[in-house]
Amino acid sequence: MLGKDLSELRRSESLNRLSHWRLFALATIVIWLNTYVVQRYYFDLSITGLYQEWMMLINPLGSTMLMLGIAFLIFRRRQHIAALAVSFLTSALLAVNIWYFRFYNDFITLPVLYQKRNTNGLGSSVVTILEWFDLFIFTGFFVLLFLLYGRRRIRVQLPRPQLYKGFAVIACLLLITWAMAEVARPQLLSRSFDRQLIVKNIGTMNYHLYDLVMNSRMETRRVFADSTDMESAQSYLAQRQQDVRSPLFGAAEGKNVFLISMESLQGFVMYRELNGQAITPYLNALAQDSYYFDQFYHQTGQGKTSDSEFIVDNSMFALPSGAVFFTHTQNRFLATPQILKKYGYTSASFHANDATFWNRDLMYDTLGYDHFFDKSYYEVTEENSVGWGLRDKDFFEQSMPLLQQLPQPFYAKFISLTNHFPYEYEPEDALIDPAETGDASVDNYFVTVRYFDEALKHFMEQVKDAGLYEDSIFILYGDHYGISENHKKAMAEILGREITPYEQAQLQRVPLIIHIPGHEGKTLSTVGGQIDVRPTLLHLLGITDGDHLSFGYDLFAENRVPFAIFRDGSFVNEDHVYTSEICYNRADGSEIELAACEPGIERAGTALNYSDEIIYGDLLRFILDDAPTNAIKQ
Ligand code: GP9
Ligand code: MN
Repeated sequence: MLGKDLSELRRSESLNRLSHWRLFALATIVIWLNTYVVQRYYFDLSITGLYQEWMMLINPLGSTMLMLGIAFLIFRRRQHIAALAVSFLTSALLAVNIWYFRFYNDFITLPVLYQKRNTNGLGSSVVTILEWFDLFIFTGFFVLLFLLYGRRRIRVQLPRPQLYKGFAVIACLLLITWAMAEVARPQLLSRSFDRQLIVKNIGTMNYHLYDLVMNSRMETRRVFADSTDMESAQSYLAQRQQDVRSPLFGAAEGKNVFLISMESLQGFVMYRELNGQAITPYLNALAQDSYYFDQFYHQTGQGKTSDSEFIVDNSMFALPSGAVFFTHTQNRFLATPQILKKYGYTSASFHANDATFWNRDLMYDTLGYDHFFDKSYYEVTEENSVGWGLRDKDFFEQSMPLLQQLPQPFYAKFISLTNHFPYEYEPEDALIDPAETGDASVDNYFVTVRYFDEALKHFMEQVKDAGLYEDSIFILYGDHYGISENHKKAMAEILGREITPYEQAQLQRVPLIIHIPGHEGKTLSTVGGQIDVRPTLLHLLGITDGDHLSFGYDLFAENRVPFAIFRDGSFVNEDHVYTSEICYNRADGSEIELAACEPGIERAGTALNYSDEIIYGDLLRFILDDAPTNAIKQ
């Protein structure tokens, strides 16, 4: 009798165990496949070759088992729920990444989550990134719900040794995935700045795990940094050709500086026509009457506009993840406003958005801005707003009286906003018809660019009327791309050629216009980027302070080496364009052997690394005098 009971018990135990493993296996397969299909088809990751396909397929397996293992351990008696929870959370994480990807063509990183203050203004953009078929991201969850619902609950306690064996298998799977990725792409995880490449090789879930590890490491860097770290960064900076003086050194000494950040303005619209009409008639005319750099690239990362501000003011690179404006507000920097203070300049930023957006209120203090004219200084109504807020024409108009209160000379930055994704406009502001590709973002982009152009024209007239023109110089630059990689099809139609990675890199050009009243216009085709703005501007003003901490060069200097580094480690130099792990001949866009780009890859990586080290370690605190002078310690 007793023997029978025991054998029955054993049988039922083994049944239970089997059921448990069956549930685990079932959930693993459903979540794994769901993750695979979503990451393969919802992101545009340009997967090429069998190896990449295989990695895509295999890489969600380890992370799925890991999450299920942990969840089963926590919910020992509710394993249905554990499976459903993991499935739901996995899909939710994928969905959030997909929406972020549609907007930024990038994956979420932990520091992006610090950007809670950036919530206003996103409203209209969010609606345009949701698609009805996003519901299918949750297919796995619904399948599990269907399969598990109404079934007899499986009450199983997993015997401990089994559990350890299970985890050992999972750990091996994870390690194999990561090791395969590292073998195929050496230094992928230790030195790569290209998140798409990382996700392609280890998958979305593993990527988030990696991101977690990397960011926890980053947090400790400041604590462990010491002055010797800065010494090596300084000797790197000193090795670079420092003695580059342009013939224009001091040409604008003592002048007011207008710095105009042109929202989402890409270079390809310049001198281009749509339906027989110029898209940027005023900018074209201004460019002809100015120094116009047509091979100038934005270098921003996840911090978008704020990254461009950081780069332009500090001549340092933005961070590989997150926005410096959010993650390193407490650091010491030597920014243009701080340098100019010594020369009697007053600095101000004009931007009709909330002061907290991109953490500007805090970061502007750190960078030494004397004034920040945020939204609260403007009269913003339903009537004068569109898209993200106050229309550019009203913004510039209302900025004039504020500007006129400033003592001269001033360093005044104006950040435009209307030409922001999703490119909304009022019918009366449409001075040009939209394009007709059927892709609303691309089509409307031209209309809002044209609107900005007109607003700028009015502003320049007002500056002249106020008598400020002659004593000023004007620096205008596009802050970052407006049309992301997700619109290749429509862009191909506009440009009349396929958007290869080479073309995509070329699309990162933004206009840089330096207008000095009295100087004749000239188009300069030297390759440069936003880090070059600061040294160029300061040299025009006859100032060399800050040269020793600049990662960029004066664009007018004749012995400067033309070079533009992208935040993901891609670069453009005189002869090559390196992007998406392909080396291109810059002249004709043909693919050439990778070896030709190796020196450039090395150079770009080294520069980015030193800049990152300075920010992560807050290294400038070791060499700058105490605030507010920010002088260099003697
Ligand atoms: C918001 C404006 C736009 O204040 O700078 O931000 P973006 O999304 O372009 O970074
Ligand atoms: Mn912007």
